[in-house]
Amino acid sequence: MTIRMNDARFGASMAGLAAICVAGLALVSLQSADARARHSRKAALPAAEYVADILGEAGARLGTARLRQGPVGVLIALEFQAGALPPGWHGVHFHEKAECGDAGFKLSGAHVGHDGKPGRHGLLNPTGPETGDLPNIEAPASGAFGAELFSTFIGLSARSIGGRAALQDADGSALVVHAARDDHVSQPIGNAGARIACALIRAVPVSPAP
Ligand SMILES: [Cu+2]
Repeated sequence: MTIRMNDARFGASMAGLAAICVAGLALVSLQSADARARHSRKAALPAAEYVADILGEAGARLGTARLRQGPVGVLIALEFQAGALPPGWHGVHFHEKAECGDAGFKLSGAHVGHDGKPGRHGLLNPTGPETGDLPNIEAPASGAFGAELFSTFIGLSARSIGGRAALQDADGSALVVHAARDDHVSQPIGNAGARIACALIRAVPVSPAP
């Protein structure tokens, strides 16, 4: 796992870097046993990459989201400009529609994997998680910053392969950053608060089954 940062601000942001790193490692650890157990019976997804602007209020560009499909999951590299997010922890989720055009980003819908069934949000929820759930990120007090997250629950594809939720299905999806930290247990969104940033993940045509 790597985290890229603006070197000039590296020292000031070390605390945030360490915390983001721990959060990312926690997810990898959480999912690794499960991924190993299912790897043999899950179809591998073809390599794919998707890059999108992360947008704030009124469409202001805050940074870049780069998603890369690996054999068992998607690596999500986020880079934010200085001042893009308020300092502190922020929940991050995949929401069910490629819609970032409205104030508050409500049109992006519920989390990927909500599927109209309440009570399943949260990486630490005994009856969860939803497939759109991700670890938190932490914005430093100043300077540009980045984080890498990883999820085996989703796929960068137009249709579900190996049981993974398809981020690029007919209505696409959106990566949404929230105002507050996701506690990974509370319903329906882990007390993560308002939606403050959004990146479109557009639909792609369905390819033939392998
Ligand atoms: Cu969310």
